[in-house]
Amino acid sequence: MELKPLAFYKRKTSSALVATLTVFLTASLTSGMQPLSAAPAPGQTVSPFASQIVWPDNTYLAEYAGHLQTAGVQVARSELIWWGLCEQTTGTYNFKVGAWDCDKWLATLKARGISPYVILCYSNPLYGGTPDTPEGRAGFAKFCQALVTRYRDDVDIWEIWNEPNLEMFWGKASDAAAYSALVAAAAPVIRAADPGCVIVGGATSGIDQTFLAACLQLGMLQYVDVVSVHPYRIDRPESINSEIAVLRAAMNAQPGGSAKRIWTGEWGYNAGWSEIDETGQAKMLARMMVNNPSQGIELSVWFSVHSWADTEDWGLTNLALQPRASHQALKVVNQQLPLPVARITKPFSLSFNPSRSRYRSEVFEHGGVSHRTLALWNALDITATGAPSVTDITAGLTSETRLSAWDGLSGDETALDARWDLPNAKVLFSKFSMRDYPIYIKLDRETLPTGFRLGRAAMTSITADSQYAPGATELAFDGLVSAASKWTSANSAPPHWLACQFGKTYRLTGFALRLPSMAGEMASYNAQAVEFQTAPSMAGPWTTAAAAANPLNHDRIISILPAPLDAACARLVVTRAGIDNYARIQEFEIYASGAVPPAGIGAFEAFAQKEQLSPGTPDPAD
Ligand SMILES: [Ca+2]
Repeated sequence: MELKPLAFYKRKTSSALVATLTVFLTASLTSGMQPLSAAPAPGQTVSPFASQIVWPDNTYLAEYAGHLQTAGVQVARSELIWWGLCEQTTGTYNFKVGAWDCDKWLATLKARGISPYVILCYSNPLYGGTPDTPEGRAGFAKFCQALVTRYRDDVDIWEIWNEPNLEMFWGKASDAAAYSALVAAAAPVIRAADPGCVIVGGATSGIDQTFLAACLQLGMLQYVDVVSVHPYRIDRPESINSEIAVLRAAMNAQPGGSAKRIWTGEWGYNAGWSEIDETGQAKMLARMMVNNPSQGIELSVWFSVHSWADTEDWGLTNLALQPRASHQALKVVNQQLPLPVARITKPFSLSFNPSRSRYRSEVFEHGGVSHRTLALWNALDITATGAPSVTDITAGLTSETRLSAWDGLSGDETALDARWDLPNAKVLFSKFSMRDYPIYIKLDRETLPTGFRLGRAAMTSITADSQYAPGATELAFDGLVSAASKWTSANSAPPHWLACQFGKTYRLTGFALRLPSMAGEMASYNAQAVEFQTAPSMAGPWTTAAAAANPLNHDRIISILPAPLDAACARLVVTRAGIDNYARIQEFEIYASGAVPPAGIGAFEAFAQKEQLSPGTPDPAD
């Protein structure tokens, strides 16, 4: 497809603005004695979900930076000052030229915790315009040396030129040899001035395979750490995948190439296009951000925080600087995929019934197996409309995984009918709505209260307000989570309660409930609100120690008491039962610290073995 018109329209230089700029005297250079900071590492030290700020709207920079900060953005790409503005007299570099104030710019970003990703550009008439001569390249390298030396403590990402494959930005017809020669001239100077920095090259409009292949053949990867591309398109974000594979293969074929990274240094969807609206823009942003890591793209820069011209709608904000849906979607990506974050090969089975060819699933891990996120979406064409498609999804997860589903546009938690098949270590997401934007399913390892579980053997009596089947109260304490092993109340109006007395006073640390969907039943049967009470005897008085609401029918409720409580009796009160007024509790687990309970606690040992749970390390005898 033809990419150039899109890129061309996204940025218009205001000649009137340049003409009215006032030249100020050279600011003094800072000394090189300050320590160099480490380059930001996307996914490790900074969020990989970034954005661009477009010069020269310095007037609103604080607002732009504020909107980026609230969206969780930690890297902002921008020009800092154009070469032709900075050097208007040969060898004299100005870092404050009219409204262009590099110090102020960087201080504003720093105050918001945002790392700058600075583009070094554009032509300078002192050197004949486009730097495609030895003199031009030397002049550009000296400009880079002056700027990088001055700002090496504030900037750790430097990019050589922007869209050199476009005449609009290169100043002449696309010339990979001349651009490669510029990189070879500038990069060593930048590296020497700022040894810990990241150097980015390419920065092509589109994924320009011809231009980039020529640069690679000419040795660009000797000089840069990252190749960046700007894959603008009126097409779905996932359509880049085959193109990125071509680029990756070309890079890998070069010496040391497999260690070099790929960034999308610029890429957006214009809400003013006839194909999408503001909601469509937000959907494409969310899909871009979750798809890019699957292609090995380490940093994704959305274009941009604001709209560049009155007639355009690229921004996360509108012309009144009010956040759009895309701003919220970027905020949600950053909330749902927090640092440290890495896309991983799916570590469990996942199947759709029925399946469709555009269904996508990606798993991200946050610093270890205890926190993972599954992103699910339908990679439909950008013009697609209609209701989400409904499918059953089976995932090979284990029961210690606590599930919750989050909407990729609003960020709100959304219902998930997750039914476990514990014997087969599977969970069914029943009638799941696959949307044309990501739904994030958090997969968190459950955290139980400390201490050991008080099983049936630790109890001298059990009772309940009512029961559906005789003797069923016992089944809530037998260590088994199954549809056949549960206490079920009568279906009168709640509250319903289930109480137990221990053989002695224990120091209670919390409780856990295993609810019907952990046993394969409908999530709508899960209790929606409960209280945990303690008492010195079964006659009371009962005191509420904790309350928990479960409006979205989670499969378990785990509550850790803020401080341990000494009690001889405990009671679960179901204040809001499942959909049909029956309280159903597969297991009511009560945890205590202190001395290990007397022999005969075998029910819990059996449970722990079956579920591969640790009984915890008891405290020394109290
Ligand atoms: Ca049971």
